[in-house]
Amino acid sequence: MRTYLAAAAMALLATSAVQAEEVTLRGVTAFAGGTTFSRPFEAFVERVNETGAGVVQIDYVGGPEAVPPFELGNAVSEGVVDIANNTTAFYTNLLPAGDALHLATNTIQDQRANGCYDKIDALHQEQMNVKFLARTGDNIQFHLYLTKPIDGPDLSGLTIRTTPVYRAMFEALGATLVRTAPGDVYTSLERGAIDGYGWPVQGVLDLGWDEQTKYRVDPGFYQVDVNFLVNLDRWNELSDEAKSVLEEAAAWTEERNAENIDINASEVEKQAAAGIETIAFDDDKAAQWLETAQEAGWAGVAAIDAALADELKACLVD
Ligand code: 173
Repeated sequence: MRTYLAAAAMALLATSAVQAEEVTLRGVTAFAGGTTFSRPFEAFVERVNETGAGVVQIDYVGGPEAVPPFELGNAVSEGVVDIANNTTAFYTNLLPAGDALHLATNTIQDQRANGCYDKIDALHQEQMNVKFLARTGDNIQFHLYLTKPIDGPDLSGLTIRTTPVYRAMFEALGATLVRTAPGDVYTSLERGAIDGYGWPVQGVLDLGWDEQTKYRVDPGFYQVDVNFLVNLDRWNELSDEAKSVLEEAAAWTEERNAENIDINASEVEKQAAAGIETIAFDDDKAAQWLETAQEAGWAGVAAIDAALADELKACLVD
């Protein structure tokens, strides 16, 4: 008996010794390293590596050169990657109703307060085996960028690069759609294979696409979601202390979403300086543009799961 207890005590000690060891998570981003939609993740990694010394560290492996963007959802779901910076539009294969996230009109802070975050986290855990740790991209809208002018919300005759973010809306407005990863946009424009593309207000210059872009259509619509996802098995194995380090850095990151309002304004100025003209719809056309965005977007989510669409709309839209 005594031997057994001693052995059990030793085993417990060994377990706590293992738990006290510093854990390193492998991190990958869906966007090119150093560009707009990777920067919040890079700042988060830096913060975790400071505040988590001796507890948890992130080894930032890289971006699309390490894992193709549309494969990153699978990689974090299976644990090939421990933590991913990814947008729902790149993992609709695993979480089809994730399309609802970019239809949000409130902030992640609102969603944490009203219970929406818990629903979104549960969906991610159940359907793709990941913990939904943080959301970046609040306050950033999407736009249509073109190489040819248009005078209203009619996209018939135009071939537009899309992701699931814009698909329902642009399809409803008559466009011919081609889905590509961001890495293929520049060459598609250069070759004349597309007449335009959907992209947020930030990041066009970062990627050098201004060289191939003549117009941005206003108003913008929807709201960017770029999320930090942690493989759920990996998350569940972490010590409470490691989880706290990650959650504190996540909250810090989410607070910085407020900075996007000023960054948007400076990006619009930089686009103009780079020769991108604004096509600003008048009130009636703008209303039609935005109504189509909302209606087509929510109809797309309702077609996947009508009850879930209603539940998410109630906590994502003010
Ligand atoms: O256009 C895209 O590739 C896209 O869907 C997206 C989503 C979030 C941020 C940037 C781009």
